[in-house]
Amino acid sequence: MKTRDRLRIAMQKSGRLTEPALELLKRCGLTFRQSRDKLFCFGEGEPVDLLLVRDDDIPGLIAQGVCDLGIVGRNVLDEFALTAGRDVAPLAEWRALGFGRCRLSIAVPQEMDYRAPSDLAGLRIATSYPGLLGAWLRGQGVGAGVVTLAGSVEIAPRLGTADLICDLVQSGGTLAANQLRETEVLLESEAVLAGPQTLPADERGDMIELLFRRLDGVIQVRE
Ligand code: PRT
Ligand code: ZN
Repeated sequence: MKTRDRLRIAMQKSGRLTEPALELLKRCGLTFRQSRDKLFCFGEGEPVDLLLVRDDDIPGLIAQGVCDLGIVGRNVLDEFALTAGRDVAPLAEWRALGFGRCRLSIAVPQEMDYRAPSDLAGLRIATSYPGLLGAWLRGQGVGAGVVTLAGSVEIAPRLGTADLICDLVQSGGTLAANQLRETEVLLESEAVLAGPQTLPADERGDMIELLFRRLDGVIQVRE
């Protein structure tokens, strides 16, 4: 495979992480010229370019070597680790970035009598995170049905397609609006800088080291 001499970072094209990710990279001294199709942003100063994609595609793009690094929610990165095949290169969380904070939680109908994870035995749980939910259920020794949905998970109990849900929560407003109550937190998430476990040993590796140093400075100042 032809090696690239410019660093390529994948990030969300349009969503919650887009603006804060661009802002963080700007504070690291990176500026970009947006291309017309908006898939690719060319770096103006340093040899660092951006690929703007759906967040769900970011771990796969790194694993395939299409991108060197990616800015993505820990929830998406960890789900990928649990659901990608064994032949896929494992990824590392290199830095936690301090924005996009949320948690992956179990939420039950407000009227449901919930005391412990064992109360979930035999119930159907709707989620977009079957890997993370499945691992948690196994860890708890609970046998429950997992109903995988791409979106609108919070309405599944009202539709009758599931008894409860496992979804991302931030303010809790969506749960309250759907008469759901948060009971267990499976994962505390935030945006992270993800990459391969072994970083390239060429100019791109040097650029990654430089980016890490600048990131650490920016993150330290903010804390
Ligand atoms: O198009 P693309 O696939 O790229 O975007 P997306 O719709 O999958 O992602 P997006 O932009 O919604 O979220 C990107 C990332 O932001 C997620 O993967 C999380 O890491 C992070 N994040 C932080 C959140 C939230 N907070 C959040 N509140 N992602 C989703 N939500 C949703 C949640 O699913 C639920 O529907 O917001 C609702 C809950 O919010 P509250 O405030 O009502 O509790
Ligand atoms: Zn997505």
